[in-house]
Amino acid sequence: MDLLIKGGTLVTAQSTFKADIAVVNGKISAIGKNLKADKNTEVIDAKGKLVLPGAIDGHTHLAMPFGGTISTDDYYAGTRSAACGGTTTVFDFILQAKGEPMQDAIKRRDALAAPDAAVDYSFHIGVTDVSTDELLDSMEEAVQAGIPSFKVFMVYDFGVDDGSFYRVLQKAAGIGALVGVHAENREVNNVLIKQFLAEGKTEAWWHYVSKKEDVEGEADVRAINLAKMAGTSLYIVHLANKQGVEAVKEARDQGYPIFAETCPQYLYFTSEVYKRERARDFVCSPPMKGKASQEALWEAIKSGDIATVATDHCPFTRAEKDWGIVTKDGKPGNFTTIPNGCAGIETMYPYMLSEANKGRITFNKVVELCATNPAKLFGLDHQKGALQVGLDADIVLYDKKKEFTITNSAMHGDTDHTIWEGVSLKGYPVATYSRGRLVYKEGEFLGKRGEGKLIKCKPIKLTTPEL
Ligand code: DUC
Ligand code: ZN
Ligand code: ZN
Repeated sequence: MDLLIKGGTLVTAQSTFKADIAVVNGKISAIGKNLKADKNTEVIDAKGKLVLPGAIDGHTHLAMPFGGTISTDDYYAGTRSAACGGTTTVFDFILQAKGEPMQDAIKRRDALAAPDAAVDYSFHIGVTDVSTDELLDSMEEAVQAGIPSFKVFMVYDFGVDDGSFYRVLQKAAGIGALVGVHAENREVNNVLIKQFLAEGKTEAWWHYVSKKEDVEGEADVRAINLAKMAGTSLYIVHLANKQGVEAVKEARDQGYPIFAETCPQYLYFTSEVYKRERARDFVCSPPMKGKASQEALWEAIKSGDIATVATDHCPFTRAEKDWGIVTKDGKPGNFTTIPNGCAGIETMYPYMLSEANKGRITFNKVVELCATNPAKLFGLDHQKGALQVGLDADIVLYDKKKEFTITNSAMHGDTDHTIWEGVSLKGYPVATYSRGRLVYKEGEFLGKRGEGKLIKCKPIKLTTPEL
């Protein structure tokens, strides 16, 4: 036995109980009371600590080209930061280039990720071009290569139209793939942008108004209808509005396999942040919405209509965010010239666990949202997402008593600010193990560049709302 974590309180999606965990060759080899170490075993005293599965962040954009720049955290910085927040697997988005078969897109991005990743990773493919049958058919090769999940963008210039979206859904139905969607109404968004800029409304507040509640909600409803028509499952990423929550709930009540993800930024912040002095730092898509949407998201977490919490981690430096004032070419900027995205990879699990520690939801629910459900949804539950014999020893020790105030200087990514600056958490992770290797302990990153592995996922077949 290589490692024995003794005397902690284990938290799974279903239950909470005191037990020891033994690890051999990076896998959980036993769970039980009074497990005995042998002479080579490293024994960790976890008395008074919660023992949790490492989180799976189902939504990151590491080193992503966006808005004339590249997101600040590369695969090393992003996964280092993830480890220090208790996240042991990240699903990063590949953006398919025009004309690029899916398997080439995987190879292109894995060449960047493999030498750098400090924790395990996998991919979703952001589909931008299915203009030929060959490109559409190449989705099948991605599934065979262990990457069975795709995403379409209904917004942005690299997004797809409804016809292409529908074709991707049809194709996915037959090959064991899951389609995720970034749902916002591009046409309405573009009309509002034009009108606001013509009226001299350039501040970050107008980013929110141009993508306000119903701009997202309409697209959620349409995406669900397209999935129903294609007879397939759907995963709505970063759900942030009440109308969308209601549409997801209704479809699930009707028995459709519709799943939704939300992110901590929508659970903690509201559109009021776009009135702050540095409102531009909060520009992400979709934007944070009003209080009613936030309350609907928390209710949907409690009812089970939101399946996962992930980050949409996509940080940019303050200088890049300042392009909303003056662009990099020295021209006057506006809300459309601010690169979209915020950091969150290190604060997701700590924030969600802190909410549990404050009594808002159970710790079991956090494990379900941040580890067990993403593993089930993305075809990874044969290897990760739970404290279970035979699975990877991705384990987090959590101190319920530790008080922690988030500051960018305490984070381990490469960016120069966090929208979470000054937010106080109750409890914090104190150690993270990735396949049995200690990669984080009490504020310090102890992992290594390149030790993360590409995890191949199983084909995904979701036919009911239950996971
Ligand atoms: N939203 C963001 O805020 N950033 C990157 C991509 C996205 O959809
Ligand atoms: Zn998105
Ligand atoms: Zn995203």
